[in-house]
Amino acid sequence: MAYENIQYEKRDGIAYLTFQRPKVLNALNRKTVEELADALRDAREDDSVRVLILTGAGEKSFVAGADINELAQQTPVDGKEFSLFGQAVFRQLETLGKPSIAAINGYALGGGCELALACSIRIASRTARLGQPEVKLGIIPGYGGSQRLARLCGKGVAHELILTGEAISAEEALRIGLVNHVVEPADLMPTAEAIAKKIMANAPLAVKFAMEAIEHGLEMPQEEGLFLEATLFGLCCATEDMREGTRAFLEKRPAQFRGR
Ligand code: CO8
Repeated sequence: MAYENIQYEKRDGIAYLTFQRPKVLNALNRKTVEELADALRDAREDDSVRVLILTGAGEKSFVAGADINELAQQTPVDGKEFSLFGQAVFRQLETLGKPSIAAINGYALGGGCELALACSIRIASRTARLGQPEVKLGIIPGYGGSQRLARLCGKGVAHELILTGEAISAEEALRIGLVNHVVEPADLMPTAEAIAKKIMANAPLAVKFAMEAIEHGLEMPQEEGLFLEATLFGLCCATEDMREGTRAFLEKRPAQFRGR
């Protein structure tokens, strides 16, 4: 698939997914979400891809939300269908089995904030602004924001951000746990890449199973989550990488993981 609205590149184990619709501050129209879905399918299937980094083209915006030109035309049936479609694609990102890092280079509003919420890790440039302004348009978050923001930052924070619709600074996002790090704009990509490299040095299957334990465990009572953790731990013990990782430690050498 040739992409119009995203740039998708793979380098040294990292897939870079850049939203590129400069005229609308990288807002997500249907085509962009379809392109995202296609790139995610490729990233899932390509064993050479270990980590994804998502960002926005230009200096001003990560993603300024769903495209309001399209939203304005939607019937109730379209709105529900497009919301379900976007939710499914963001869920595809969240459950890819490979970590994703949102490098938030500017506005992450509405669907843009929701996109960042579906990533495993969020890093913001000091100039970024984040928020869920949907109520200002007479709608509510439709790409998972009402669910993921409350799970990540708590119910009180979700209520305040979603009900006021006000955007917050990167520093405030850091304070409430919405982003993991705030860095200078020039350090955004190097920081994302440094985290990606630390992850890529580790055993791919262990990374995948750890993500599954966190993702599915959060939706379970702790007792069940602990059982899931023990089962996935047991599965790690069946991997070549577990033998290599433990042997390398004992032999005082770096491990050579093969994802098996
Ligand atoms: N959609 C369409 N066009 C946009 C969007 C958007 N989300 N954001 C910005 N643009 C356009 C502007 O209309 C403007 O176009 P033009 O040059 O033709 O006038 C251009 O981008 C540049 O924007 P501004 O001139 O407004 O730039 P400013 O620096 O003055 O302001 C802001 C930047 C604050 C980001 C401002 O553009 C803004 O508030 N944008 C809208 C943000 C927003 O409300 N986002 C949420 C949208 S709703 C949503 O995301 C719901 C998700 C779930 C959907 C579920 C089912 C469909």
